[in-house]
Amino acid sequence: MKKPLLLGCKGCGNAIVEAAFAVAGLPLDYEEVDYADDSPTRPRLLQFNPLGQVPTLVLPSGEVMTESLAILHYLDDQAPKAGLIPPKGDALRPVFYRWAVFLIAAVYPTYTYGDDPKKWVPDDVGSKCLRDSTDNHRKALWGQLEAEAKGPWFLGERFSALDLYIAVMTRWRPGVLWFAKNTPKSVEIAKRATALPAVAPVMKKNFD
Ligand SMILES: N[C@@H](CCC(=O)N[C@@H](CS)C(=O)NCC(=O)O)C(=O)O
Repeated sequence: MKKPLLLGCKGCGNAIVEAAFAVAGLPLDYEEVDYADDSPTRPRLLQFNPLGQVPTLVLPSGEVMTESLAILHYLDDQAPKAGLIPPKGDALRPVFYRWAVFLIAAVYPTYTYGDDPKKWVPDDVGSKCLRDSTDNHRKALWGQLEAEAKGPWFLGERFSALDLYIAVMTRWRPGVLWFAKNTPKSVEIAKRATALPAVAPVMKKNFD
């Protein structure tokens, strides 16, 4: 049977989706692309996602899915027993929604606007300012997440896809040393998620 195809780049947000597929035990094909403006694989990515972002998922039907959280919902529908999202009626479902959307709507955009700030503010002073302000804002956002992290998983005793976001995103700026010092609970969650037998190979592929 034809598998979904994930377009991604090593160490990027597609790692969250790869980990979720692995936890769900669902097969996946993967194609490496580089979203940079001058990359030879960018046209291939734009063919499926005009926003030029990864993760981009092409379903066997040809339907394209973008946005990591949308993809996780799709996966949860396919494999509800994997426990990626607390089920309907579970008291932790609203908590999951709040922090999942916080991760993609508040934390993720700090990279969207800060990774390549010249895209948004071409002059040197302005782009440095944007990089610094998004980097600082992200630290404050992680402080909020850290305060809410219950342990041993983000939601407490229950694993969820939030732990996969935390495992991947704590590999990004401001870097492992900052996270170790400022967000110890999140780092423990990330380690626990990374050690899951399904997740470990995905993390190794993306971050070693
Ligand atoms: N909201 C999107 C964000 C995806 C995203 O920003 N991905 C980054 C890589 S980790 C990217 O493609 N950046 C290139 C760009 O934004 O142009 C999601 O949750 O999937």
